[in-house]
Amino acid sequence: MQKRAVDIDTFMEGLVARNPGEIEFHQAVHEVATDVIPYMQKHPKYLDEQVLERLCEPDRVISFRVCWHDDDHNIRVNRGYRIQNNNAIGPYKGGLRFHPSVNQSILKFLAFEQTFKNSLTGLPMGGGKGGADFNPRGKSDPEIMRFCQSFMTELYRHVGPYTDVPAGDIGVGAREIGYMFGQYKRLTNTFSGVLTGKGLEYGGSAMRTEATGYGCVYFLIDMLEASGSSLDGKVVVISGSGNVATHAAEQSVMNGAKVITLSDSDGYIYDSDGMTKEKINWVKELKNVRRGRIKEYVNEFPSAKYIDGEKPWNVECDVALPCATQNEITIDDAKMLTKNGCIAVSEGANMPTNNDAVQHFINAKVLFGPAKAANAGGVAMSGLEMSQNSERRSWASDELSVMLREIMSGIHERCREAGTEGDYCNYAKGANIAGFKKVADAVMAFGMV
Ligand code: NDP
Ligand code: 2IT
Repeated sequence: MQKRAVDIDTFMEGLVARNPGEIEFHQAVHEVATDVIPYMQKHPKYLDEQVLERLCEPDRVISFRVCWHDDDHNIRVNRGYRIQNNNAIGPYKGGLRFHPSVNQSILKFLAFEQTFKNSLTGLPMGGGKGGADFNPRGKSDPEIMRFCQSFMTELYRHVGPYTDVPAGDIGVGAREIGYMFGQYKRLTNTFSGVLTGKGLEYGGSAMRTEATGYGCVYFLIDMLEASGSSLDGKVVVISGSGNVATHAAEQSVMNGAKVITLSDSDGYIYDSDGMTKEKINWVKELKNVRRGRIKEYVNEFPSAKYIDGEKPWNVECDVALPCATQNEITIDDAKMLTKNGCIAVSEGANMPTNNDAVQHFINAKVLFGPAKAANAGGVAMSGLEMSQNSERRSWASDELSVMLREIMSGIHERCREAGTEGDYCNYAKGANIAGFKKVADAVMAFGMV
């Protein structure tokens, strides 16, 4: 049964009992509640109105069967989801993830986080997330298309440009968005901004592809500058080699940093010479066109090394950018990073650092950019894609770049305002409180709903 947010332990006891086994969801709520409960105690109107209790119960959890034919004519069955967490400040908004690990717990954590992230951008977007336990790895193009069409054949009735606007996430990029948009258009006979991350030919926004990774580095630059430092000359370790990782690498290099690692779920590459724009473009082509693995990097660039089965966190660096998936930095990884001199972490992925590791970074006064702030550039650009679709026009990429930069600085400012404690800014706390306040005030305006 639900328990009042009088203190963190009582509240979490109720949440765990009510959502059994959903460990990622428990983790994400715990991380937010640790900062928000003391804040509510200072502002008891939120406690009286049970706002946190209400935000922890999604508006709607939709789960459905997705059947599709593989190339050998076998019928395959997957499970699809859309979690509509909260639409107090705008239509539900958040990505779709296709990965075999997808389950209700992971999508509930992502939809919960998305609610605060979207609030922090300053744009009118609520929080949602969806996806399926479908594994795109090794699937042919026609298999991907049939899966996406079948997925949208159920999802279409739950989404819409003023209701819920999905986008990409792990395993969902331009190709998948194209197939899903085509199916939505066919089923509804409407051409609308129902998805973001669309191709530029059919209503997509310039800069959307780059926005998450670039935004993550802008947030990093703002943290470094606020502490009197800069990114120029810093050694950067990055995990992942997908959309977020490659664009974080690109923006780091553009700011004079030396990027020495990328990874995938099989292992990581270590390039002691540092990556160049050309090398990063080669990785983008490897992942997006040839659908290859990061270990192939060392065939093309033989001075680099491939380390099988490991994560890059034991490599000496100044900055770490986790850009692959949740819980990829454990307490041991965090200790290794600080021992090796890491001074800043900016989260490109969602919840890549587990709660103990976050506490370690904060105690060690590492500049720590939490996901809901540092990776909000992607959804912010999605918000701008929605604006362009509503206006039936598109803005130029240089205009959008300026807007992205300003949005990231605004998020950084909001976090600093709510998170500064003496000479250290606890950005995680700042992001939780600033993100919570706007949604909470809107929820209260509606009365008891
Ligand atoms: P992609 O599918 O483009 O790339 C994902 C990368 O992460 C791949 O290199 C993948 O390797 C690796 N990865 C995925 N799962 C695991 C795992 N369980 N263990 C180790 N590595 C893994 O996804 P994105 O780059 O879009 O997303 C990366 C992260 O960024 C996610 O946490 C996502 O939620 C977050 N994010 C994405 C946004 C966006 O706009 N795309 C916006 C904000 C956050 P492999 O090929 O081996 O699976
Ligand atoms: O986690 C995220 O913010 C995303 N996957 C992007 C969501 C979006 O709607 O652009």
